[in-house]
Amino acid sequence: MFDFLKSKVKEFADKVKRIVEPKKEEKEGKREKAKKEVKKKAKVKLGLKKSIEGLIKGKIKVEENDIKDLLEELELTLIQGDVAFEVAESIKESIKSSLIGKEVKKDKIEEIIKKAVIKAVEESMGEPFSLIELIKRSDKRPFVIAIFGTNGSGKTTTIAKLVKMLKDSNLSVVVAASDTFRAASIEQLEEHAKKLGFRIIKRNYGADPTSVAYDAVEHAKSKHIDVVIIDTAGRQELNINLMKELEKLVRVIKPDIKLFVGESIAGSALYEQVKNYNKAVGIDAVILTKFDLDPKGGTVISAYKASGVPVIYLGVGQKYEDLLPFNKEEIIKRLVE
Ligand SMILES: Nc1nc2c(ncn2[C@@H]2O[C@H](COP(=O)(O)OP(=O)(O)OP(=O)(O)O)[C@@H](O)[C@H]2O)c(=O)[nH]1
Ligand SMILES: [Mg+2]
Repeated sequence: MFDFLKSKVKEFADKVKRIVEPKKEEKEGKREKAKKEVKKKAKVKLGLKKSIEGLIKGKIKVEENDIKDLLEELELTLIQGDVAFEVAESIKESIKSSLIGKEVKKDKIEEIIKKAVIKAVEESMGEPFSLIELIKRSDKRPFVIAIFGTNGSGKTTTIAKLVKMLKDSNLSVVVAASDTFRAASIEQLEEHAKKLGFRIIKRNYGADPTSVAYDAVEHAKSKHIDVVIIDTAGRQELNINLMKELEKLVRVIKPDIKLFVGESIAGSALYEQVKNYNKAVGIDAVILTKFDLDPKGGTVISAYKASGVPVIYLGVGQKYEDLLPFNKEEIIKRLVE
């Protein structure tokens, strides 16, 4: 995770250091000159020597032209690392404003660049929220969660992980098997239900997903169950007929929260998916799965800025406990460690 981004930022810092090196030597020449000047004047102004030396000692002034090409190159590499264009731009601007025109010590360059990257990344990630807190604060019962996403993105697995999280927080859950489309989807859910001990509400394959969700909500009402999670079939957001099915589900069931489950490895395709789903059914938050399989990491830092929807959890493996709250500090730590 983040190996790609980390190595590219480091490479950039090294290149900047190399580029400004000759300037430092040039400055050293100037420094010698300045020293002589100072010596000459020392008799008159003793204090001046120190201040001039302090001012020029080992410091260089970075000009825009020095690093213009390198910044362009960095931007392209970031985009290759799945960083969204908007985020790559902010990183570039942040580096520019912390380096250009400033007197910096050469050995501080890498640190300055890292800080600038962090600042831009922090601003790009938005404010995550805790689903558990949200449910606990809400007096809506059952609290209905709808899960949407493209084929195989990890929806059903993430639902099982969410059930575990909810149960660990003393919230009771029932799951609607509203993926009545994909072969074996109901059995897959039943497997998880057996292992984790939760109830699923199902109908036959081919049944209307909305009616299954409706049954689950009615069941939860009668049994005083806190939360209903609706599993849906994966679909491409450009498939109009299938999207209409989701629009119906949202219109009839009125979920309290709509979550998009997408793959961390999808890069720029993910931003488009979230935007399109958001337009069609409204998305409140994103869960990014398969972060453990993502060597680049650009999607995780860009998803909010590029799609406008906050990321609240990260899937980091196939086990039930492999769902982590989206923690900005933790992500930054991994990005710079
Ligand atoms: N490594 C890893 N694998 C994951 C993660 N989340 C899900 N998977 C795997 O991704 C595959 C697809 O997961 P599903 O939960 O079936 O995905 P889905 O979105 O429900 O798929 P459809 O219902 O067919 O659209 C499974 O093999 C999961 O074990 C994750 O965070 N990390
Ligand atoms: Mg599924």
